[in-house]
Amino acid sequence: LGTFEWSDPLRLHDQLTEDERMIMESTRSYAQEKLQPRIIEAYAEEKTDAGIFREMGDMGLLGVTIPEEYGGLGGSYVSYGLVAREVERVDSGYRSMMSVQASLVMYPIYAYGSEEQRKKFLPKLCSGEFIGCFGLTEPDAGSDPAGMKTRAVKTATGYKLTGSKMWISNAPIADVFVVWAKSEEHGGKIRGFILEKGMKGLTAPKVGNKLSLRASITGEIVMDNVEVGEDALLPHVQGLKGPFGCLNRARYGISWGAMGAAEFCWHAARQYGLDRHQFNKPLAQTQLFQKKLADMMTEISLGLQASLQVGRLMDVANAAPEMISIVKRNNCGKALEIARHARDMHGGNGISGEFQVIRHMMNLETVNTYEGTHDVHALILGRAQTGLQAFF
Ligand code: TGC
Ligand code: FAD
Repeated sequence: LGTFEWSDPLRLHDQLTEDERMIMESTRSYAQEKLQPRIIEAYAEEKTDAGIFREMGDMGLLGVTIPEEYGGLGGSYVSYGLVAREVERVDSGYRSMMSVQASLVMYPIYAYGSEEQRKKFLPKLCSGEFIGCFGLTEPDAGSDPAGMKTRAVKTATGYKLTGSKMWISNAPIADVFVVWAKSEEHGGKIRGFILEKGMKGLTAPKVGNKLSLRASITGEIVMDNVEVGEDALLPHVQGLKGPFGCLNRARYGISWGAMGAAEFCWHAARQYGLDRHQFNKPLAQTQLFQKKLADMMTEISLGLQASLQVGRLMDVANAAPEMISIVKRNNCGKALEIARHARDMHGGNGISGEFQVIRHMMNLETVNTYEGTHDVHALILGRAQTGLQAFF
């Protein structure tokens, strides 16, 4: 019979390659030594430390799956997921900064960009010298990006873009903006454009008063007749499958990341239950407390196995988007539930920033909403098994 390790119940560790374990462990050390000491203050004061991009870039964490010739590590999607898990164990906002840069900015430039675009942007995005953002959502088009109003009009030398994007991670500090617009030149089809900080008519005001994901800056992207050359167009994709191709990768990473946040909450609740005595015994010696811990352990170990399976399929280009919807939806929903229970299990201390579970809980509200809400992924999965779309 095998032995049981409570913190790795289904032995995820044994299923990883040597390279995957190495990147997981080095990311864990970085996240615990460098990010964890800063997060309580950063969250309380709603401060985003742009220097984190450079630190992550130096560690190779921004371009895990990008080939080495463009400055990346050329690693696996499982490695990318493990990085997301370790970073989000500290804070979902830090994982957001990283995954937007990797999946939503570098991936489209790599997959849909010209060789010149790849060479110009990827090495500096990998190193963290450039910060990127991804503009799909608009004030009136969130779950339904096909309803976007942003337009690109052909000019003699390129395109002119007009419109506004809302809820864009990294936007106020971004150097590179991957934005999606309907292009009249291409029959109204959605096309991707790379904009750069400083372009005339381009601004990115901060969205303030966020009570979730406070360590990750969010903004609008306002495009008032922004003129770009032909070289700003991503040449190799058109239609919604462009942005969705990026979302597939980011959603997959989030499925791992959410489990990292959930693990933090589970471990914290367990330790609190062992340390805190009421009615002359540890809280952890009560049946209700143990039932909650058992549920947390079960959901996290199953969620990690599911993400690992999807990651293995991504690494052989054989993962379907619906599989990604299963792990994004379930892992985010379960992580949020776990964080809420962990908050409750800490009693009054659970609402204090010092104990950190309420910060994860607040963050996971966003994580459950962005990249396709919990319910939108239910509708994707409903359509996949009935053939009936129930969006409209
Ligand atoms: P639908 O008819 O389903 O599809 C339109 C075209 O897109 C293709 N497609 C996909 N391609 C690749 N991967 C996928 N996952 C795809 N899903 C769809 C599809 O094949 C079709 O192609 P074609 O060639 O036939 O035209 O489109 P729909 O308009 O009915 O879509 C409905 C719905 C709800 C599924 C979709 O719009 C959706 O997923 N909505 C959610 C929007 C969303 O996720 N937004 C995320 C914004 S970015 C963000 O939140 C970043 S936060 C990051 C952070 O800080 O970490
Ligand atoms: P809505 O689409 O208006 O949805 C509101 C509610 O209605 C939800 O509960 C939803 O599930 C439900 N609903 C919608 N349609 C249906 C339907 N057909 N049937 C049943 N229920 C439905 N976007 C980017 O492009 N780039 C980013 O970097 C980015 N970062 C973000 C960072 C943060 C902090 C946040 C909060 C959001 C970010 N987003 C980003 C936007 C995010 O993707 C959207 O908020 C999300 O897709 C939901 O869109 P919405 O907010 O417009 O909600």
